[in-house]
Amino acid sequence: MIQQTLVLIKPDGLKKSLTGNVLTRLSETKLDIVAAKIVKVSKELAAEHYRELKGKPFFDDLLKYLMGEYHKKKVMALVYYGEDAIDKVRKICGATNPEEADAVSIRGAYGRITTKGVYENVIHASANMTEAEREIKLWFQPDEIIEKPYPTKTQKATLEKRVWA
Ligand code: IDP
Ligand code: MG
Repeated sequence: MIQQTLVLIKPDGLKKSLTGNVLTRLSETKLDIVAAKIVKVSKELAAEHYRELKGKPFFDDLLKYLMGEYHKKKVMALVYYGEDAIDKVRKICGATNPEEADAVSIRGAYGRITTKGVYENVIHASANMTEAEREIKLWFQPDEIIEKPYPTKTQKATLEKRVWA
């Protein structure tokens, strides 16, 4: 089945200069990258992204981690597109806990558990189609994605926007 999935290279990945390595590993999937950008993550965006984990003891630290407070780095967000994209990407990522992840997976190779107990596991990837749709719509506007994965509509906007001078 043709799918799309959200990938985030988290701030520890950028801090450790792993962007190239991670993209190279993901290229094994032969999937297409249909969107990519660097994001300065707000608390609202982090909390919405991880809303299912609200109430967990590590939730506040997890938000700080995604916002780049620990690494002083941003997040690279991408959308991968193609046959079975969700499972193919998750497989290369490895298990959530980097110590339990297969050593050749991205998380197994590059992740760690901090003394605060946060799993710094370098990469996020959508877990299923429902999550992928919610997350892609959260991180990207339709015009930022080459292959429009979901229906769009046009809306009259009167907001001011920044343009090149
Ligand atoms: P996933 O990223 O493999 O989908 P989730 O359960 O959705 O795993 O958790 C989101 C993120 O929260 C993980 O990637 C990891 O950074 C962090 N996390 C999840 N469970 C724990 C935990 O038990 N301790 C510390 N951090 C965790
Ligand atoms: Mg998850």
